[in-house]
Amino acid sequence: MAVERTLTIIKPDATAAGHVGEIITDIEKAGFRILSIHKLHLTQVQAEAFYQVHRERPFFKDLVKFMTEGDVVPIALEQEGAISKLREIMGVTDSKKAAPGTIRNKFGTNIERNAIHGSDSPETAAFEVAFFFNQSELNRVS
Ligand code: 3AN
Repeated sequence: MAVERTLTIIKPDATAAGHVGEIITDIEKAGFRILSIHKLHLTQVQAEAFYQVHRERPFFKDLVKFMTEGDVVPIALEQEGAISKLREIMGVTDSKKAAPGTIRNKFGTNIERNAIHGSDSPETAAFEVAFFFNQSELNRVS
């Protein structure tokens, strides 16, 4: 399987609750390499741009409001089959339905406040990694 890059964001609910360390531990235990990491407070314009594919969806306004309510921690990740592997350890969108042991099951609350984001395709991953990180931040020797 090819080595891929993907983007996760530890969302405002999990960041405010102090779960950043535990979530990163789960991610590293699943074999991911952290390429780069930030902590920041998204502006409304940034959140709308990041979620532009969802702009026509009924939950778009609430999603942007949630993603700007506090700090987030975007992380660029790498490993073989990273995109599907991250979605596996994240669990399904609705934290109430996420399988036991998944990150959304352990740290999320519902379909909106679901602790973590993960890219869903190679195209999305390329857009999302470049949204938060420039090339020099992704060049790693170890
Ligand atoms: P995922 O993050 O599992 O790929 P998407 O891409 O369908 O899910 O949705 C993006 C984000 O929008 C989700 N992470 C969640 O926070 C929010 N979301 C999706 N569906 C709903 C919904 N029906 N009601 C509220 N928020 C939603």
